[in-house]
Amino acid sequence: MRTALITGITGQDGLYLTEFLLAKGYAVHGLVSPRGEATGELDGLVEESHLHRGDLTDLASLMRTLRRCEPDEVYNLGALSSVSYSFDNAHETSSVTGMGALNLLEAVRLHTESDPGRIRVYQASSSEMFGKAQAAVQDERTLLWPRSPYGVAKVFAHYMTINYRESYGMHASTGILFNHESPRRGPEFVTRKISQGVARIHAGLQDHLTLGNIDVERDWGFAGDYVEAMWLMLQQDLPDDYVVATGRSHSIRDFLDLAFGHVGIEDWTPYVRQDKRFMRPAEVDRVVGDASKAERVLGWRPTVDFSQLVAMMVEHDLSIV
Ligand code: NDP
Ligand code: GDR
Repeated sequence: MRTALITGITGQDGLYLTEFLLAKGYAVHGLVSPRGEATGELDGLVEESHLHRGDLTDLASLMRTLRRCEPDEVYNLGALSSVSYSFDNAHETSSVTGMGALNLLEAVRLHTESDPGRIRVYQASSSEMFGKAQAAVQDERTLLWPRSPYGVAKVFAHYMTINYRESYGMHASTGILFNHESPRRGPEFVTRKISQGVARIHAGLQDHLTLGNIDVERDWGFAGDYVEAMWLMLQQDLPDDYVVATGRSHSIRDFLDLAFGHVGIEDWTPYVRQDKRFMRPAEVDRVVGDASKAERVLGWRPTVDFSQLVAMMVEHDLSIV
């Protein structure tokens, strides 16, 4: 039986990856941050003794966790992952999202010194690294131009992962994942904010939704599809970097069209307000990924398209409102 350690196990991707790896027969361990709680759907899924208190900013806690679970694979999903939060908390975000990844790489290096490559590492890189995109469609070779403290921290973690691979022979891969969403997405992200808002408006619990810039475009996929790509990367003989995306971008206006359309509202303009509070000091206007390498090498393809994703999220929020 193989053993996996997931940092960020309490997050959206952590839960999907846990389910995916358990179905493959893995023993799944998770790092739970001091303020984190393994409640909700994670409760009962993972043995309590497999949940380890620790913090990406605390190297000793990472070393201790590696000793306790002796993983074959480590998935570094832990991060302060909100772009908007990072503008007001640049130092904290750099410490967790950037330095935290370095701490984990260092912990794995020290733990496997006599046999580098014994533990395979996945680093959660992000399309936010492309920022002011330098190509119409972004792939693994596109120049990085991050536009937020979060994006800068992810660039640091990304290159540090590549550097540890090249310097120490570690089996460390990065997945440059474009936005992926689900009914488990945190409500601070725009897609879930909209799906929850639409459900509440439909139920008569609120009369409008306040957003920031709704002209931006993102390449949105389904989180359940994307965790499979993470796993596939660690099954390859050689570590590498892969873009994971659907190859299609849509604006927030498109998302609003489908989400409100799902509850029979054709004209959503009376229900949506805009406020500077939700606008960012620097914005990522449009990203769209070319995942042809992931398809060619890993055999990975998304199974859920944009309209199915929106419907899935709105349906879920209608069912719990
Ligand atoms: P979430 O924000 O849902 O989850 C982040 C996880 O990180 C939570 O479990 C959180 O735990 C944990 N965490 C936060 N701070 C620390 C810390 N100091 N030490 C240990 N763990 C910590 O993110 P997602 O699941 O959506 O994303 C997973 C990863 O993929 C993240 O690194 C994100 O930046 C990256 N990514 C996500 C994309 C997306 O579209 N979802 C796209 C590209 C990359 P707690 O809150 O309990 O502290
Ligand atoms: P993003 O996701 O920044 O792409 O980061 P988010 O959903 O926060 O924003 C997407 C776009 O929507 C615009 N927007 C709003 N955003 C939020 N959160 N709230 C609003 O009210 C709102 N109105 C408009 C934003 O300006 C932005 O352009 C996500 C995170 O999961 C990262 O961790 C991950 O790395 C990237 O996706 C890829």
